[in-house]
Amino acid sequence: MFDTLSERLRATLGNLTGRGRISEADVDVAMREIRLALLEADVNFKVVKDFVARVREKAIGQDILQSLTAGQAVVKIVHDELVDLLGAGDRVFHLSGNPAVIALVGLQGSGKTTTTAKLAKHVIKTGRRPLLVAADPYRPAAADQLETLGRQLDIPVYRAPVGTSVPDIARQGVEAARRQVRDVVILDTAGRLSVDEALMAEIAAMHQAVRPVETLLVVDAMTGQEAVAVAQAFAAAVPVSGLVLTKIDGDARGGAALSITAVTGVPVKFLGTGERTDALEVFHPDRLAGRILGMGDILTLVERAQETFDAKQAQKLEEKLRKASFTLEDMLEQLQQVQKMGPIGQIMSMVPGMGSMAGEAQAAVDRGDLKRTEAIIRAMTPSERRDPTLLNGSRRRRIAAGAGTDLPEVNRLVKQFGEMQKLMKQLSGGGRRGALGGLMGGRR
Ligand SMILES: Nc1nc2c(ncn2[C@@H]2O[C@H](COP(=O)(O)OP(=O)(O)OP(=O)(O)O)[C@@H](O)[C@H]2O)c(=O)[nH]1
Ligand SMILES: [Mg+2]
Repeated sequence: MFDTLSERLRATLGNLTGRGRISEADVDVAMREIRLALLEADVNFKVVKDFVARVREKAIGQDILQSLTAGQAVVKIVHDELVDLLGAGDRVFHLSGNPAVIALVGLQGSGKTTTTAKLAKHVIKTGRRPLLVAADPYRPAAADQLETLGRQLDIPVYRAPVGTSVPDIARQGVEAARRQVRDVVILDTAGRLSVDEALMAEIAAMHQAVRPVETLLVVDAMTGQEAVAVAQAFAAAVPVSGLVLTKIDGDARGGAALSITAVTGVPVKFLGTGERTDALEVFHPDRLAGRILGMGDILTLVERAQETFDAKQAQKLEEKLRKASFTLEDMLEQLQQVQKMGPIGQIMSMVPGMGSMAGEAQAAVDRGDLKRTEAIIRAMTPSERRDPTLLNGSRRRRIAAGAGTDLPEVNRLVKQFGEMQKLMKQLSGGGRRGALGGLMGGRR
């Protein structure tokens, strides 16, 4: 998501920063570009209009055009305005109450049930004990889906007899939580194909019955413009306290995400970044703005890397790099680590200056390059992995067959690895250890 918008904004802002002193006319050209880019990303037109006006006013109003770093200053204004746009309202995820009741509402298929499970995992990390409640009296399959997720995560699920009204299910869920000493109740409500009065009346009654501390509207980021209208309708029926934007891993243009908060004042609290139950991110407007503008999102990257990488292992790796004793075996391990961290393109787009390479790297993954490299290394014997000079023609042919690929592919990998080793030797031999250590995130 945001790829196209991001590319266009980067190009426009790149033009500004590449120039030093800029004129008011330059700002106007840039603003026109930004306006088009936002509109094409499906951002609400009123939001776009206000946004561009604010940026322009600040850019030409503060004597910054006279300075030599005017370009950068304008980029910073765009960034800050984007943060403001995305970050309005109270973004704290409230969990007060015993049990704290959280209700998830939204259209059919927006991701409520999946998000219920993700949020449960999230609150467990904060030391709480959630109970999931299937508040969909119409489809037994919906409760089954939630039960399956609950079983996977080892979290209890409450379901009421078919035909129980939604407010009653919610009340019974809260009672069940008290009996089972669970201190958070997450209500997974039924979705509808479109906003209808019956649904709104039902969730309003549920809200009356159990007074959730958080009523989160789950919105599919792929919905586009009408997501704004949907959010407005829900917010009119119940006090929506936050948004969960799901499927931002998809190819939506991102306009809805950029518009809903600005139009409704409801803050985004979480992002759904995939189908798995760990694919939930706490929303940080500054990070998203940075990601969109290609300024990198080091914080998110560091957090994710910390979760995935084992510190000891990282240190061992750094040691090996320093001594230039990095083998194909280590490379295999690294490939697996990187794949565990999630989509490589997504990771690289968070690193400053690597944004434009992210697409290429992701394409390599999509083509199966990483998997192929992994298969080739796996087809080698341990001694071959440690000492690639053993790899004569017949061994290479055996490996190619074992990995289901061809000889040139194997040759390429061995050659690349050789070049990498040479480079490591140079780096470790010279006075640049610090740089290399820093690159690998190791402490010295
Ligand atoms: N890629 C991706 N898929 C998601 C995400 N969240 C949910 N999904 C998928 O979207 C589909 C619908 O998700 P559900 O959680 O069943 O949606 P729901 O709102 O509970 O649907 P109803 O109960 O039918 O209204 C499922 O296939 C999920 O795997 C996300 O963040 N990313
Ligand atoms: Mg559901």
